[in-house]
Amino acid sequence: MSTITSDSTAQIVSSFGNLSTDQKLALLWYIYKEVGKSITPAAPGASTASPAIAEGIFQQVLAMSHEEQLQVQRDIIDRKDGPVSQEYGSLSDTTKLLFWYFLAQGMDRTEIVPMPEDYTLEANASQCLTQLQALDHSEQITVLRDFVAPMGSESTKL
Ligand code: 45D
Repeated sequence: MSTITSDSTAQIVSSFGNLSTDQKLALLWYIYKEVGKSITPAAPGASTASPAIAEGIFQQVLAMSHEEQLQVQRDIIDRKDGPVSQEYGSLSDTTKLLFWYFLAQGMDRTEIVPMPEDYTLEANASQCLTQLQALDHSEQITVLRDFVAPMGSESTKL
């Protein structure tokens, strides 16, 4: 990877970190919508993700009211403590990304609280999106993984 590239990915990750909680959620949603078309679930065994574990945590969120679903997602992003946030914190980075992917698919099926129709990205969040779109596919995955890696609570080891 060239220096220029790793500089720009680090910069995107750091601007993402400076966004508000809700702007992070909104930006992830737009990324799923824009970049998500090219997401191809890895061939079985070809990735380090644990689909069954990601699915199990997704099911817990699914069983909640829309209000609770939103709260639990905000808590994960804010690294607040809670059962779901703790389980999330114990996942590998790739499984964390897969969990967000399941949530986004759940939103597509209207099983997970949808984005308000009039909700828009602030300038710094949409700049993040534009910069991410300029990267190639594998860099995009790396950046996404870096977005979701620090999220969740690690206060108690499971
Ligand atoms: O009322 O299989 C707001 C690999 C405002 C490998 C809101 C992979 C207020 C293995 C907060 C906006 C890792 C490569 C409401 C796969 C308000 C493998 C709500 C790839 C209601 C698949 C906002 C995975 C909400 C990849 C609820 C690339 C927003 C995964 C929720 C990428 C947003 C996943 C969500 C992405 C966004 C997921 C859930 C980009 C999820 C995005």
